[in-house]
Amino acid sequence: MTDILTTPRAQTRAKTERPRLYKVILLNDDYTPREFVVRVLKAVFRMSESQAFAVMMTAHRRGACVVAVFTKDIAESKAKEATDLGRGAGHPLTFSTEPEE
Ligand code: TYC
Repeated sequence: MTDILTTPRAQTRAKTERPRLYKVILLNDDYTPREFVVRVLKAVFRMSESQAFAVMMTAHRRGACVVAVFTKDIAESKAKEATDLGRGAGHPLTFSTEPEE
C-alpha cells in the first residue's frame, strides 16, 4: 500500500435542512353531520373513533382544529381527499392547509 496523504481542499457541509411541515386544518360549518366528519377523519387520517370525535368536537366548538402535520404534498393531497369526500356527499365540509411556524 502506498502512503499518500491528501489534504481536503475545501470543507464540505451537508445541507440537512428539514422540509417545512404543513398543518391540515378542519374547519367547522353548520351543515355537515357530526358523524360524517368523524367518518372522514377515520378514513383519511387513520384516527380512532375517540380521536376523530375529539377533533370534530374541537372544530365544532372553536371553529377549527389542527388534524395532522405532513410535508406539503401530503398535507395538500389529504386535505383535498377529505374535502372531496364531503363534496361527493353534498356537504360543505372543508379541510385547509397552512405552513407551520
Ligand atoms: N357543526 C356541525 C354540526 O353541528 C358538525 C361539524 C363539526 C361540522 C366539525 C364540521 O369541522 C366540522 N352538524
